[in-house]
Amino acid sequence: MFDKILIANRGEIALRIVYACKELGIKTVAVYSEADRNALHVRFADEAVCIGPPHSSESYLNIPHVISAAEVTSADAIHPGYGFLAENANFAEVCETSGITFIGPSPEVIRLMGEKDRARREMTAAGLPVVPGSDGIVGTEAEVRSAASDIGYPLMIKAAAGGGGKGMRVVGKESELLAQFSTAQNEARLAFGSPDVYIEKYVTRSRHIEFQVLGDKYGQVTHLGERECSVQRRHQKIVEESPSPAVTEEIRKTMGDVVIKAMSAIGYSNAGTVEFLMDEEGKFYFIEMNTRIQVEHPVTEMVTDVDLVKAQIQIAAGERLESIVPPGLRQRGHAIECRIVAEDPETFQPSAGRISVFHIPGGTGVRVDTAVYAEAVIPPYYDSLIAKLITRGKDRPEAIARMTRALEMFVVEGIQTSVSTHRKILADPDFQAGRYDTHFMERFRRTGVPV
Ligand code: MV4
Repeated sequence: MFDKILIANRGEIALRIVYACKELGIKTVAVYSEADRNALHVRFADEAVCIGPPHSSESYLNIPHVISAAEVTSADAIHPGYGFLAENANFAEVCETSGITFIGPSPEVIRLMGEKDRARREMTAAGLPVVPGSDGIVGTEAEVRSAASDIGYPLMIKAAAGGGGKGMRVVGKESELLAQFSTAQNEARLAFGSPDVYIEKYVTRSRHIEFQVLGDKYGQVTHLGERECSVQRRHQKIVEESPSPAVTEEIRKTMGDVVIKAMSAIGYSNAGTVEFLMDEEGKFYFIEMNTRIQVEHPVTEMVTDVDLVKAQIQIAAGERLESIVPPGLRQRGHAIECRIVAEDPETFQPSAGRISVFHIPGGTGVRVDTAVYAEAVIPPYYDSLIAKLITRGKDRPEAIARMTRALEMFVVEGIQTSVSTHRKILADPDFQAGRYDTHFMERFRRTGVPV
């Protein structure tokens, strides 16, 4: 087992990794930018190294600074969390060549899944159904016309080096194709350094279902059920839940079996999430895979009782899956997560500043993952997540009831937050009935909540 882990991240996930390390008896090194000098992950880690100015490119994204911090503190492993360098194959390689264990999959698998068109091809070969789409990148107008005429409309243009919705464009009809194609290429070049795009049929009225997988270093793979993440706004997840109200035991068995087969085929190790779209007939299609721990991992933890961050560390240290996840594990109960973000609920503009009052709810089945506290200053440099509120109940109604009361008692003053938006979503009759899909937030616009 590792002696000391450097946490290459900040905010709630950095603190979450400190929790797991403390329980495993592993020393921790925090890295922080000048803007995070008073952050909780700095306070509770055993050591802390300032790695640069506030801007991520000079701190949390700066590979030489992060590696140097690991070397001067003699850390034997690095946990990247999510975002920043978590899915950067070059960073994973630099860790390995520096003799530091990267807590995550191999650089090759990170690279494979980061190239979304290659991932589609590999997953097709491994037996996963994928959304009908182009065979690889479409580079010229002739290629995109030809692929579009095979696929039909509406279709989506997606950046091959993108993911999570960034750089995606929906094309409703042929007359829009070429303009949207060049716009998507330019956006992809600017955002990801590569103009490569591919196209897929737009699966309308679908649900976003993702499977949590764990693989060890000996070829063993398992899944820990699914999470539904259809409630998104501009590709930012807002509410996630497990199990999905739309996934029957039969569908779960079918999806779970093909996920395990595909993950075994590529020799996946550590934690990962396989993302699908599921249509109204219950047919599902692979869209992309994330090779990291996800923001919404607590939803799975609450219904399986598996500590996913501990599992990542134990797997990276060479432990076998059977000693981490009890065989025949069953999901129990229902969990929902609300991402509380520092933004104006009317305009959705970020709302940085000092928090004057911060009262988090508690009680049976309520969990809050946060690194924020009263008097904390929310810096403007990073993402606006200030807390994840998760509730668990014996069934979905109880999880909803607990979330509703927890949101009533979540008090944040000094900045604007999305708590009021969450209260409206949880009170929505369609949400309460589990009758929603990826267009839920658009419909929300018509009921007076701007999206
Ligand atoms: C799609 C899709 C429909 N058809 N791809 C992928 C990343 C995620 N953030 C959004 N993704 C989607 N990919 C095809 N071919 C629908 C989504 C989607 C979505 C799209 C627009 C608005 C909200 C959404 C919520 C979940 C999934």
